[in-house]
Amino acid sequence: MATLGGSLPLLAACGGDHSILDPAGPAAQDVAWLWWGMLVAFTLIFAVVVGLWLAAFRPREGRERSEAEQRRLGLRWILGGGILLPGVVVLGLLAFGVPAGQRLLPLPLPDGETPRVIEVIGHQWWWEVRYPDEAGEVITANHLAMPAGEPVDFHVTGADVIHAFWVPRLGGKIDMIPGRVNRIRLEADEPGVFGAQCAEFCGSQHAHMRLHVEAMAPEAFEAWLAARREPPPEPVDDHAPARATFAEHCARCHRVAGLSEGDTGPDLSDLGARATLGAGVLPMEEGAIARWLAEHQALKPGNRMPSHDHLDAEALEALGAWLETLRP
Ligand code: HEC
Ligand SMILES: [Cu+2]
Repeated sequence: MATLGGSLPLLAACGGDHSILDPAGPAAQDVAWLWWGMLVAFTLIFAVVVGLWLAAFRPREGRERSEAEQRRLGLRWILGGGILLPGVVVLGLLAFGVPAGQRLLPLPLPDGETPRVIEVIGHQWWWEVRYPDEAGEVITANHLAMPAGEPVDFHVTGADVIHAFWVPRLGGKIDMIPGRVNRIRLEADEPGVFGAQCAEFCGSQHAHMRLHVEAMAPEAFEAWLAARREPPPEPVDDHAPARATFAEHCARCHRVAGLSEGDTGPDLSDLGARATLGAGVLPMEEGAIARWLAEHQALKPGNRMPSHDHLDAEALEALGAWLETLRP
């Protein structure tokens, strides 16, 4: 009971968008049940073991046990406490854990349908998200949209080192290994916004590798995709100088639909519509992009985008103002 009592105040801090105790999908619900079941069962077992241990210290009254009796008693404890009890516990965990784990596997659905596939690629230190589709692939970064109320298969890999994909409120995590595609099936019950975080230490900015996950009603999701498949609007003359700076200094690393094809940094085609910058380092708001361009090496030291101190403040602000207009 001491552990249970001791952990309750800690659990009070377990809300929020990274909490496995606040499940938002069927797989996460299983994980939460498993967690609570283990907490209760193991607290009870712990209390019983401590009770027996204390009882063993009590001076024994009455007759002494013969050696044969002692051996029999000892054997009974070993078989019961050392084999039977752990056996029952492990079988119980398997009985629950195997079906729960099965749910995360990309197995055929009962109705023969195949869930939508979303590809997520971990980079140092940002997320690339791709939506393969017959109607045309959509690419974005650090922002994952998904339909709610239906399973989605995530195909994940790493571009450089091992990362891990984890949306705690939707379910288990999975490694993103360069040269290998791992698959996990997750589902969000309702539309909502969920935090996600790289869950495998991947270098100095590992902690600054957050992913904004947004589950939408299926129609809203289709509209979200369709908007990003549209050809980009005609460029506005006001931003011509910024586009020229971009072509010279940024295009080799960044893609902007209709303008550049760089692929070593995040795709910026829908940048103005994203929730954050730099994988969660700054909230997206007016002026945030210019701030990122000027200070990103201070905000996220060592990140793989070179600083552009050779560009003057005016040029960076113009770039920021133009990039803010990039929305589907
Ligand atoms: C050598 C490649 C490279 C060049 C050149 C480069 N970037 Fe980047 N950029 C990156 C990488 C890599 C990141 C991801 C950094 C991170 O979050 O860890 C990034 C991130 C960004 C972001 C944040 C994107 C997001 O999804 O939050 C913006 C905006 C951006 N760059 C704009 C620019 C602009 C404008 C220029 C030109 C002045 C530029 N970059 C030049 C590689 C580059
Ligand atoms: Cu990572």
